Amino acid sequence: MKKLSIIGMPMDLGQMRRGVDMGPSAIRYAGINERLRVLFDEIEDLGDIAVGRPEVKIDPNSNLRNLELVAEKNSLLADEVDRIIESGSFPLVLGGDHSIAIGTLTGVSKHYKNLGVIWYDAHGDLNTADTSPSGNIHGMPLAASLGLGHKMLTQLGGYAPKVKPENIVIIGARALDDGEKDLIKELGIKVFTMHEIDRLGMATVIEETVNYLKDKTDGVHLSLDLDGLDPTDAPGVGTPVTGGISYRESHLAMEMLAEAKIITSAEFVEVNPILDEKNKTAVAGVALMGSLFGEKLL
Ligand code: EXY
Ligand code: MN
Ligand code: MN
Ligand code: MN
Repeated sequence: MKKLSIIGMPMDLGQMRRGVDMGPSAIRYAGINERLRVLFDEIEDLGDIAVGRPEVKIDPNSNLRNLELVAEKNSLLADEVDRIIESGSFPLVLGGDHSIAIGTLTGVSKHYKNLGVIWYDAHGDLNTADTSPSGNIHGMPLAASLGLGHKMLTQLGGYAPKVKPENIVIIGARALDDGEKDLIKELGIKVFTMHEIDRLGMATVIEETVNYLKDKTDGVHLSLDLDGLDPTDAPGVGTPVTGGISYRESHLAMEMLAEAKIITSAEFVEVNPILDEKNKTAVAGVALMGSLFGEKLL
């Protein structure tokens, strides 16, 4: 029995631009429930984690913006995701800025021996306080999930790491900081930048991603940052980067992941309706979810 559980995480504390906390509402407004209802035997929308509207704070001992609140709210998300998986349902998390992946992966990873992660993003999100140019924790979730960075983030859920470097594939990178490039080389993380996507084509990139992960992982989490798409297709994001993945390439990627049947959890993040054009980014996200969960063109 295929069951899907939707959970919203209205988080904007991991970055500075207001509006991304309304991402879950924008995605619901774009018709996620109606769209996915026909693709599952049962779907439930569990509403949103109570993040609240606390004021911005800089941790006095490091430059991590809203460290305690980001950690605290992510542990609520982790518990909810854990419960969803425990109940045998597929967790679909709606962001919210990408710092929520710290919570999602904390709730997911404990259920797998070797969790794979596909990080679909213009960015690496591999910074720590030492390498971050901004102190925004939405640029750190993949590092934190590798066990790198402040312990309030790496030790969420009382364990670390959530994922191993050899079980990660980054797709769409085109705005990596120097510290992230060093880390990628040091850890040998597999990355398909826009250069590889242009040279190989998305079909080959996904084929290679599936072959790279399928035999050594017992589950694969898709962390899809809408800023991985080109800003012309997904303008409503907080850190847009030109020269991104097209809407059609993204549909192909999702359709091929659906065929491969390797995705066991997913989150769609960084939708910011304040920066969007007529909810275009949330609508694109919902359409991609349709492809990820088995919608066919014919
Ligand atoms: N690498 C930059 C930083 O760490 O501040 C930008 C991060 C953007 C993060 C968005 C969620 O992908
Ligand atoms: Mn459990
Ligand atoms: Mn991201
Ligand atoms: Mn990004």
